Amino acid sequence: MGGTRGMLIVFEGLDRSGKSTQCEKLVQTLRNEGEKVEHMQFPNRTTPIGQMINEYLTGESQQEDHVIHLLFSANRWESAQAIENHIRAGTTVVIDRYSYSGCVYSAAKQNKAMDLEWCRQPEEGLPRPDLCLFLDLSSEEAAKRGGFGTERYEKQDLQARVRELYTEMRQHEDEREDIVVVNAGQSIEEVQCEVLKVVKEARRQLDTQGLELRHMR
Ligand code: ADP
Ligand code: 2DT
Ligand code: MG
Repeated sequence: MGGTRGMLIVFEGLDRSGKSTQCEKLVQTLRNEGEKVEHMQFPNRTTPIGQMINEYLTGESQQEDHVIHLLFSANRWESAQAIENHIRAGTTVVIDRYSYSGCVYSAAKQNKAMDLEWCRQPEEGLPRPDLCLFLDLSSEEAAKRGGFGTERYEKQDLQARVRELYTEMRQHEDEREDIVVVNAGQSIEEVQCEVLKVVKEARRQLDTQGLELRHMR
């Protein structure tokens, strides 16, 4: 894959939809093809803000809903410049969860005016993915891949609302353009093959249209 700048590729989906598996495989495949690739994930639990998020997710600490929402967003903002620098330097950045998780998990709490629109505001201005691969799997199918863990959001009713909100989010003008739905119920190899096809097509479009990196709006 040629081109002057790297791509920003994001994986989204419910817990256990296969994001981490497919991220890893895509990064390996692109690297084997000689491409420079940076692999990231959000939350990035290694920073001071990320450590606060980790304590919240594991139940060691409590946070007010708006506060934790803004911390998740701040956790992306602290990497925003690094992401842009990689992309400008020709490195493709593959990320496990991004702003879409940020919006749907917070909105799923149904805390008064904290709807998708409210949740999306702090994301405006972040690097906009060239492609978001949404690994689509029902919460029932996801549950068959192993019992729920102990982290805060790993509950059936919340997961079901999260899936509905992902669908609602795809109605937004930019998200409709950026998100490609992949059937995550296929074998790991089949999903991998479909993902690669979609990535190659997005790369081809980017090369022909010569698009600059855009920002969330
Ligand atoms: P996520 O990062 O979305 O939570 P993982 O990639 O960690 O999901 O996968 C969750 C579990 O499901 C792992 O045990 C993984 O090996 C398994 N898995 C991943 N993809 C598939 C697939 N296509 N079919 C069956 N099992 C899968
Ligand atoms: P994993 O580390 O297993 O992916 O779980 N989340 C994530 C949010 O609520 N807001 C966000 O902005 C992001 C990136 C989804 C992380 C958990 O944190 C949730 C599941
Ligand atoms: Mg994962």
